[in-house]
Amino acid sequence: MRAILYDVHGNLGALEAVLGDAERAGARSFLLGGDYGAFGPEPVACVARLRALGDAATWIRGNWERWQAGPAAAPETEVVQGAAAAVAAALGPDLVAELAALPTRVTIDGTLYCHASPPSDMEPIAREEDADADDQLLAGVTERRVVFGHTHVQFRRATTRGIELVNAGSVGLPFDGDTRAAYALVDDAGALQLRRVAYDVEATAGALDAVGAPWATTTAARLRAASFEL
Ligand SMILES: [Mn+2]
Repeated sequence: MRAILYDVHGNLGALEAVLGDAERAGARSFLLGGDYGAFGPEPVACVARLRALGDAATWIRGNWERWQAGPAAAPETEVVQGAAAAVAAALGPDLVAELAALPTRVTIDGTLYCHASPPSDMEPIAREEDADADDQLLAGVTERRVVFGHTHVQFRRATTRGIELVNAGSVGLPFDGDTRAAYALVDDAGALQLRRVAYDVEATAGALDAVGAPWATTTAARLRAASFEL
């Protein structure tokens, strides 16, 4: 059993809840889909907890591992730039560089894992079928299943080309109206299930409020609403 964790975003309470649920379900390996630290109150502890998984974990990077190493590429908003500066300072230059060097995609057991879509850590695969966009984003893909995250909205669907598309959702910052942590499990036969796990959302949101910076209070509000739009 493999657990698939995307978009942890520095939320240790959510991460511990998901790892507990996954280990009780029999997970022995872990696919880590990027966006590990930014926006959360505990980026260092989250990365350390994931590193403690050792050889059981396979890592790819998200847009945030790229942005925290090169914030000039990130949007010039107060929230994004504030979060980028905070997470880079917390992780330190060596860890920032190490995470930026992670691969952007990996194939395991016939499933392609990427952050937003196969060609991009930013351009998302839509929740609703869009044949033209799907064809463009899935060009050249030979795997029968593609797993991704990035939008923090958990879903699964099939395209007309017969490739199953799975958004594992966000462990630490869901935006689909459900505040519970989201992740996925896939068993050794390839059967995949989307899961949600309750945890103390208010503890994480309160820790963000205590940081006080605009990026942190905005993130706290998004966490409580389980929505990007406030
Ligand atoms: Mn993310």
